Amino acid sequence: MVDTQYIFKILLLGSSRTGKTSLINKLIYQKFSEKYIPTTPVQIESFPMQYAGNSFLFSIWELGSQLSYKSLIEMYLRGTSVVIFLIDLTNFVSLNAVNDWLPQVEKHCGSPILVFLVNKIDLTNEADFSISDVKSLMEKISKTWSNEIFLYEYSIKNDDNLIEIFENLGQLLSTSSELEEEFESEII
Ligand SMILES: Nc1nc2c(ncn2[C@@H]2O[C@H](COP(=O)(O)OP(=O)(O)O)[C@@H](O)[C@H]2O)c(=O)[nH]1
Ligand SMILES: [Mg+2]
Repeated sequence: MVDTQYIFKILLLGSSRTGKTSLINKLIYQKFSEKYIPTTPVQIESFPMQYAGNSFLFSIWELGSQLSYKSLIEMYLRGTSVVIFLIDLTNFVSLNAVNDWLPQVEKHCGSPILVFLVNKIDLTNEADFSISDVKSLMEKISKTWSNEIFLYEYSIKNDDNLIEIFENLGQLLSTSSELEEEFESEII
């Protein structure tokens, strides 16, 4: 029997220096660098994954924060199944940035799965907000959001288990797309 191959687009959003490029480098190349190199205007990487008898191909898109052509934003956001918001524990502005992005996400992606990824927990002593601030924001958003919202706390620098986020997403996305197929065939 041939495995089902699932293909999903995942968008990384967040203020600059929150760790979007670092996430890609750690997940795909098992590398971490202290050096900051701005992403312009966009970085797209493929991440293949085998999980629970299925194969997945995640297309991971990082938008540079200097994205100057607003008209391109629509193209970059379209077709997204999951938005991962990168939030830097040492920078409160990066938590607020979620509110700036949400209307655009809603407009161009509908209601994708949202992941709040609070990064740099190795720098807890320099924290600029608490996890309960993140939870309050998530609760507020969840009142009107018609899809799942998850919270993860990580140090991309020190943690080597980022894959678990993608395994959980794969599980959820494959189940929900099977349900959709069943539903569609019932309508037909
Ligand atoms: N201490 C610490 N620094 C991190 C972590 N993740 C990323 N960084 C640093 O944060 C800076 C910005 O990272 P980058 O991934 O380029 O941010 P981007 O602009 O969101 O793509 C770089 O200097 C990284 O080394 C982390 O978990 N802990
Ligand atoms: Mg970057």
